[in-house]
Amino acid sequence: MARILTVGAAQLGPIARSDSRAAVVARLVALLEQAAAKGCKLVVYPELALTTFFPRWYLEDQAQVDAFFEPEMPGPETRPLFDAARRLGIGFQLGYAELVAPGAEGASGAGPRRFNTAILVDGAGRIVGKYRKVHLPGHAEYEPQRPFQHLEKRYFEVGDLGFPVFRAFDGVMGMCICNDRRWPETYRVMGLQGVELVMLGYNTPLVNGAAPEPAHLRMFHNHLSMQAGAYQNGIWVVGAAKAGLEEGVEHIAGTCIVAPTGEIVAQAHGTGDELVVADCDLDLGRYIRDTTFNFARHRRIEHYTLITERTGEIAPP
Ligand code: CDT
Repeated sequence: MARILTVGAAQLGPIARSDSRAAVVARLVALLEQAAAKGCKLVVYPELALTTFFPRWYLEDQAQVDAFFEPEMPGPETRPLFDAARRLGIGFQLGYAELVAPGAEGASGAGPRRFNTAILVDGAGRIVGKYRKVHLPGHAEYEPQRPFQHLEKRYFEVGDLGFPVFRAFDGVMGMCICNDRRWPETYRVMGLQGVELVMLGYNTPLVNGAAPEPAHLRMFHNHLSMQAGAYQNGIWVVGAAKAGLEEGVEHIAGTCIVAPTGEIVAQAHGTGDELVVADCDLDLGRYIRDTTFNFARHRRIEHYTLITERTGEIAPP
C-alpha cells in the first residue's frame, strides 16, 4: 500500500520579544487546525518557534537569557499545542530552546545545560523523538562590527544526540535545525540510517552579518542546500522558516517541501504565518536509493577517512 504522508510546513511570521508564549502557541494551534482541515498528519514548525530569535542580542543577565528557554516540554504554556495535536490526531515537529536543569533526565554535572532543540510529537501528543542542534553558527562574544549579533555559540551547547532517526508516521523520520541544513554530513548520517523524511526549521537573516553577500543568494543557498540534501539521499526535506521583519532584522521566508528528486513541490508565497502542504510519497525516494545513490553498492568509504579525521581545511604546502 502506498505510504502517502500529507505534511504541512508551518511558516511563522515575526515574533516580537514582548509576545507571550500563550500568544505564540495560539498561532501554532491555528496553523495546526488549518493543517487538519487540509488533511495533514504532520506539521513542521520553525527553529526556536516559541520566541523571538534571541541570539541576535548580547545579553549578560542569565535570567534574561533563560526567559527564552523551556525547562519542561510540554510545560503549562505549551500544553495547549499537545492537546490540540491529540484532539486533531496530527503530529508535529517543534523547535525550541531547551533548558536541562541539574538533576533532570539528561543532565550532567552541577550546572544547567542549554540546547537548540527539536522534538517530534505523534498524533497522540506523545514525544517520539528529540534532536539537539549540532552545527551552531555565529560566535560566542560580542562583535561590534556586526549589524546584529548571532550568538548561538554563546547560548547553546553543541547537541549531544548525534543525528538520530525515528520510526514514526509509517516511515523513518529525521530532524535537523537551520544551519545543519547546509552541511552534507547532516543528511548523509541520517541517510545511512534509512531516513525517508527530514524535518527542519530555520531563522535565517536576509543580511549575512559576517560578510557582504547579495540578498538573493541567501534564498538561493537556502533552497540549494535542502534540494541537494534531498536528492543526494533520495529523501523528502521539509523546511519551515521564521520569516519577515522581526525586531528590526529581516528574515528570509521560502518555507518549502522538497521531493527526493530534489524538486521543490510546495513553497510559501509570503513572509507571514502560512501553511504549505504536500502529499509526500515516502516510497518515492526508493528508486534513487536503489540506483544512483545506492549507498551499499557505490560508496567508497576507504576514500572518505578525512571526513571524520580532519575538521578544517589544510592545503598542501
Ligand atoms: N539559525 C541559524 O542557524 N541561522 C544560520 C545563519 C547564521 S548567520 C551567522 C543559517 O545557516 O541560516
